[in-house]
Amino acid sequence: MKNKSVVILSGAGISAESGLGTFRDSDGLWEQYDLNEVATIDGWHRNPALVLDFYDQRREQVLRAQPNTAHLALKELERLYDVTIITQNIDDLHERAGSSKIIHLHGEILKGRSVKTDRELYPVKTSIKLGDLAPDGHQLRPHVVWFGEEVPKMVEAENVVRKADILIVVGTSLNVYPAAGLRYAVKNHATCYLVDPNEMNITDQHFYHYQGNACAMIPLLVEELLAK
Ligand code: BV8
Repeated sequence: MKNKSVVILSGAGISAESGLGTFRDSDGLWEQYDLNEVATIDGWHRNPALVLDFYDQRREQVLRAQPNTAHLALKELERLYDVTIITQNIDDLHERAGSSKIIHLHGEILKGRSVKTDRELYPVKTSIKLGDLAPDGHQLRPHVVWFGEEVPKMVEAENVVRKADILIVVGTSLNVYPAAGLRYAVKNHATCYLVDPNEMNITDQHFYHYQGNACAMIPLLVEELLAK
């Protein structure tokens, strides 16, 4: 019988030490690209080739990256806890670290789908170009949730957070909704931890702040939780 349930809400920061850029840090992706051109449904309709090229570049980076000690430590947590990872990231580093239960709120860059439906997903290991069609005959697109698109797994994610005894928020600026609102779904008795190098100024909820990079702080926090 597993101990308590631990839910992790992860963002781009947990993959930063694997060499994948975050979005809003000083050297982040949104410094190099205009979010509205490459990560919104409107941007897709305006210039799909530009969007496909943006995700081709990011997919290459993901395939070159490796899970880091933070991803691997979260797998270790499964030794004593019922662990669910809810990630905003579209990389597969939690999967490659061996985590068993992962919910991708914003999709997965190594999967594609028809522009007409997200019911069928197809592995994408290289690129998607204009004219690449899904079996239904419509254009293939990255299986990624763009700004302005609904987040289909929110209800599933909320139900998981509601049952959490422990919530760990790691590597997210909590800027993007509805994902950032998940922290409010925890029960009053849940213990909440925050892992981030920045001051996060959360005043409406108590978090134990392990202030530092994920590769330093997550293994430390996991060690403490496994020693309980
Ligand atoms: C929706 C996939 C409705 C693409 C992503 C005005 C106000 C509030 C909300 C809105 C608004 N206008 C519009 C909205 C809604 C909008 C939104 O929230 N916009 C924000 C920008 C204001 N949200 C949406 O559009 C969502 N959909 O609302 O739908 C709807 C309903 C019905 C029908 C139709 C529509 C969809 C949002 C999903 C967008 N897609 N990703 C891609 O990845 O290319 S979001 C994108 O941001 C990524 O998924 C990313 O994960 C996510 C959040 O960013 P973070 O992960 O937090 O990364 P960030 O760089 O911000 O922060 C990094 C953190 O790591 C920092 O804290 C840093 O200190 C820390 N860090 C750095 N290094 C380390 C570290 N931590 C640890 N270790 C380190 N080494």
